[in-house]
Amino acid sequence: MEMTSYKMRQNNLLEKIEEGAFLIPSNKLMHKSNDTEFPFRQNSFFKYFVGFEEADSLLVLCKRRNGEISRHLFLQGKNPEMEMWMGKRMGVEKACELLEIDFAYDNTTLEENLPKVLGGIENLYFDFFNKELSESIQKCVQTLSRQRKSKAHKPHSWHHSIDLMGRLRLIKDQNEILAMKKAAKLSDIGHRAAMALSAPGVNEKEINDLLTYLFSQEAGEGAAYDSIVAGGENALILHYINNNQALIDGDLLLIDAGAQVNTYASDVTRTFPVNGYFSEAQKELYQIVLDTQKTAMSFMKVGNSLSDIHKETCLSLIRSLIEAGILKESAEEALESGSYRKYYPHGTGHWLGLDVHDESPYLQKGNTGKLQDIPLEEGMAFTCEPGLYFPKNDEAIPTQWRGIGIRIEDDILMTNNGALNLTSSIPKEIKEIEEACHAEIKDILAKCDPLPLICK
Ligand SMILES: [Mn+2]
Repeated sequence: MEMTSYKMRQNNLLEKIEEGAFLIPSNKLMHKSNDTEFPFRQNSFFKYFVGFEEADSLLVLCKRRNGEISRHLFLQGKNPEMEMWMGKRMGVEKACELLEIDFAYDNTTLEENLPKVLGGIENLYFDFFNKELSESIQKCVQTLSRQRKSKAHKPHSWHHSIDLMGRLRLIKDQNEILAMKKAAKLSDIGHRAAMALSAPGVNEKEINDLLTYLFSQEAGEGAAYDSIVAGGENALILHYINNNQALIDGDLLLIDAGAQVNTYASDVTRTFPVNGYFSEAQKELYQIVLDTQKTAMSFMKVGNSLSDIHKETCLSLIRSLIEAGILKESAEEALESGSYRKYYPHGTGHWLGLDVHDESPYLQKGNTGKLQDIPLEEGMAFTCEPGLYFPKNDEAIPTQWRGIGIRIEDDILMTNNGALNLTSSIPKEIKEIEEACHAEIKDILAKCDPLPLICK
């Protein structure tokens, strides 16, 4: 039988250690207000390693000194009454077959069964910051200590597991890439529709709602993160999610929004004129950010790191800021002093995947043991998002540029053919954007493939 990618991922993880057990918990339902919960969101590591969508579960992957591997899952037991309220559960009996697990247990037996699973294991790998899991592990080790026969092993070394697990998530497989491409496609539809809908008087909320609707089409699971729909000066608030102001004639609209497919995120930002025409001043500034993004992309090569790309991005923005008379230092001085951070305070890119800021390390130990930036490799996915944010009252800024925030963000996949821009179809050149702003929303929806449900 063919091995699922989940089983392969588990094997790849266990290959990283000589001996030990990884404990990987699912998420829990989170209380929202009386008798209601937030929509359930699976833990990304749990999803990555077992692909099971239920709450209150724990995956335990064991590797013994003799190389023997066993896979254990604690999960919610069948319970007709609870299932009537909260939905079907897979249950213990079916879990082994459906999830390719060796042993499944009702999660109410954790205290009794976890010591049995971990007996004889020496090294434990888990997320130190998960308080509840840490407590369960402590309890389990105490139980084992009490039961200990004179020479039996019990866990005695703890290892924070996040970097080891996150390192595997850096290289995307074909299934992951497919999900990310589907998400990118839905983001394309959303951003084009937003450009078409935008006009003076339209509310940010209407655009936000349209994005959410379009991101939920077909395989879409809605927005991968809270969309930022920021008209005018709202673009200066980097995580603006109020999205409730009317758009103003002559302003720009910055939208940072991406669809999610099979829990994989896309992360896209476009900035465009509310009324469909860039002013000359807006054009000039927009072109600076766009040219910087192109410069950044020219450094996306196997062997370079995200921080190499960030440095070149900063230098490119700094040169433009010097040319505009905003910074009065040399480029090297500005890079050193960080004076540009007032206008470009964030990084140029982050890993992208199950989490919009994918939980993978940025540094690794080099040959000398010193930490170094992780170099780009085929299969890695990340964003490229230069921007400039000019405060309203900053007298160093030319008057016509004050109060403007611009960011342009695309999703990049490293391939054997260089950097592939997964979101390149979304209008970005000034001319393309103005055209997209003048499209009719119903024509955009009608041309969509897949066709939005409302058009069917
Ligand atoms: Mn981003």
